[in-house]
Amino acid sequence: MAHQETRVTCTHDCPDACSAIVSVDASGRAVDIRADPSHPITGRHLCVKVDRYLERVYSPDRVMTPLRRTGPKGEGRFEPITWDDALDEIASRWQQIIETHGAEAILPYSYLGSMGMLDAFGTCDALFNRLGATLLDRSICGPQGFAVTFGAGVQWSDPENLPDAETIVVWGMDPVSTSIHTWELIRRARKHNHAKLVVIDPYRSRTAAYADIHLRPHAGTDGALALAMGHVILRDELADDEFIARHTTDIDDYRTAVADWTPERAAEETGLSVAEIVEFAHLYATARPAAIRYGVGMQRSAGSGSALRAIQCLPALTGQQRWAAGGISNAVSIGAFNLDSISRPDFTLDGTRSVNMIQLGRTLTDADLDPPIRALHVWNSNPAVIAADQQKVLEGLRRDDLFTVVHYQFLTDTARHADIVLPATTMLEHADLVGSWGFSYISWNEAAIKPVGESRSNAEVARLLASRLGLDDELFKLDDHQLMELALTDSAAAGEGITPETLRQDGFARVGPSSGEPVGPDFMFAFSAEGLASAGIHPVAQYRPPANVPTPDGSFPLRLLTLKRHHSINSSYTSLPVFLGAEPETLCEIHPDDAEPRGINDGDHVRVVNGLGEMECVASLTEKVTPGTVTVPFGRGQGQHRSAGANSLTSDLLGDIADGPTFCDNLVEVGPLS
Ligand SMILES: Nc1nc2c(c(=O)[nH]1)N[C@H]1C(S)=C(S)[C@@H](COP(=O)(O)OP(=O)(O)OC[C@H]3O[C@@H](n4cnc5c(=O)[nH]c(N)nc54)[C@H](O)[C@@H]3O)O[C@H]1N2
Ligand SMILES: Nc1nc2c(c(=O)[nH]1)N[C@H]1C(S)=C(S)[C@@H](COP(=O)(O)OP(=O)(O)OC[C@H]3O[C@@H](n4cnc5c(=O)[nH]c(N)nc54)[C@H](O)[C@@H]3O)O[C@H]1N2
Ligand SMILES: [Mo]
Repeated sequence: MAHQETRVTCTHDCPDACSAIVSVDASGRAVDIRADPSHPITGRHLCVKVDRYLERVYSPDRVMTPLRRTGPKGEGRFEPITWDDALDEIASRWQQIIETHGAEAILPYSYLGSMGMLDAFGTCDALFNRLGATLLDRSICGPQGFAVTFGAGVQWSDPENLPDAETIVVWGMDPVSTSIHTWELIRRARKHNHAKLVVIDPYRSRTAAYADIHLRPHAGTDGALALAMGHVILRDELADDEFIARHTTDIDDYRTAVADWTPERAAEETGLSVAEIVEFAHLYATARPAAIRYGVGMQRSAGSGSALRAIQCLPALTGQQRWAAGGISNAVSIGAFNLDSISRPDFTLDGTRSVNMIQLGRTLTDADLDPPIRALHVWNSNPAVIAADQQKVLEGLRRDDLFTVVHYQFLTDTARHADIVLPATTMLEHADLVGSWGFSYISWNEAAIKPVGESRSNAEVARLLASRLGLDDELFKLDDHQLMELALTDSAAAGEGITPETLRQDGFARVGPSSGEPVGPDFMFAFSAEGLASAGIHPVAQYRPPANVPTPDGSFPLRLLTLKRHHSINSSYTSLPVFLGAEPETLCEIHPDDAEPRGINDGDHVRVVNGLGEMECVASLTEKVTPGTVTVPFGRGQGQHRSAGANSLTSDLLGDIADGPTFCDNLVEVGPLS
């Protein structure tokens, strides 16, 4: 019998939001997943992970039923229970906690483990808003990139224009691993337009290995480079005076801001040479046009918000936006949905407190927090692995007076600390809407197969819990398709004529202005932006150094990068064959010049340590890092480690803008494991 084919959309936290075709056999089992070539971004390829997505769906490690903990927290001993028992227990524990401590003693914790709109921005939020639970500030992933655009007149260039650029600057991003369809557009520019690729990254990433020019500033010093580029461009009269006069304000403030940023000063700060800085500034200013694609990778230091602001001044200074392909290349389509209609921020009571997700460890272990967190409900995120200051997070999760519920597909390190685990569906098992944070398309994800085991979607869990808790809002009675309709009603997408029927039928749709136009006559960029000042951001570009810089008498002399992996996404996939086959060892990459004086040879077992924690790794001696910088991989759980993970070495310090993280702004020492 012929296989049935269903079009799904990948809901991983990735800019690409790929469209894929799933074949299902007569028994209802998915037997193949492949790229949907009719999607303009997805084209012919899925990434290495989703290409093997069925390994994930049918993994023997899937959580199949609700579970109740039977051993100590963290040990991972559970017994299966029914959904009814699980829901009854959760509802009665929460009710008790609300009566004794108030609803703010409940903390919902989630991120974009699924970027389905119902999954990530849906009725789970509405449920906790209605209860009056503590709010979560979800700033773990590059919030600066959006915050610096407010009030500054930034207008992005659609990434689909990248093939027309003459020079492409990939700044702190590794698209060969993290957005293969952005890489495809860059590849096309190089192949058909002989575009030059400049990669700015302290590490020789897979993308950097392809670069024509690879600039390697110390992590967190990008702002110094960007300001020095401005200095050189003005000094050498490479600015586009006509564009500046017509389309910008306050150039004199910018002139003053960059006056002291000589290439010599920036060279000292960044570790680049003066010649590298000057040549790059000239290349950038004279390209017709140059596109900058910055990533989240460069947004993990204390001063990276300020760095982004400095970078965003460069296109206006050089008139790159005269061309559709010039400027800052970026797009986000999530705003096309009416998410407030399903997440209901209006349910929130005025004055409800908020805690930052990066600081979960601090929050759970803070003896002065009033009320203390007594219940934690986790979905779509794996904080035991991904949040900063891992020792503190684990200490908090081990608290016996904390009632923890985790809704997942796998028994992750966070789930091993849960009182109750609920099994979650994957993207093949439930319908949802999908937005993108890298391209201008929205999509429909249709369920291709029935839920595996007894797993249920996030929206279903919200419905079940709301009903147990006696919340009678109509919203909690809507089924998934009705919620999807609601999120499209009175939305920007609806304003463009997109309906649930057309989206379901077509699978995806482009939203927003057409991509092929440069900025219009009304475009104005503010070199001094009061709008930014009101958000706590300096109105004129300035430099903020990293929080942690090695000093001659400091005990931790090496800068640490905690890096994402090609074969996993964050902590997901790290227990699956696709990842473990490619990365059997946890490697610490160290330059031979740093290894030699420490008596470390390639393949030695080493300890990476700082004042927060330590991690055991195998040393890999390599020039992918410069002297003074080492890497450890991010994302593995303790199940796949000899020891704790990368975040045992990262502090929960928040960055300068929008409370971003500082995962790549930490110092360590590395030594042989005795
Ligand atoms: N395969 C895979 N794909 C993914 C993910 C994954 O884990 N694996 N995660 C997804 C998620 S959640 C995100 S946010 C995106 C992120 O994807 P990207 O935006 O590409 O960011 P990263 O891969 O974290 O980092 C990119 C590069 O930034 C460099 N970097 C670190 N600090 C600095 C700095 O201070 N300055 C500069 N110039 N460079 C720096 C790192 O060395 C790294 O090579 O990828 C998504 N896609
Ligand atoms: N040191 C260091 N730390 C980092 C980073 C780094 O580069 N270095 N990157 C940071 C960044 S950019 C990000 S975005 C975060 C990412 O961190 P997370 O958002 O926590 O991402 P994952 O580790 O993939 O965890 C997602 C979890 O969601 C679950 N999940 C997936 N789909 C569903 C669903 O439909 N329903 C439910 N209920 N659960 C589901 C999966 O089982 C998985 O356990 O990590 C951050 N932490
Ligand atoms: Mo992220």
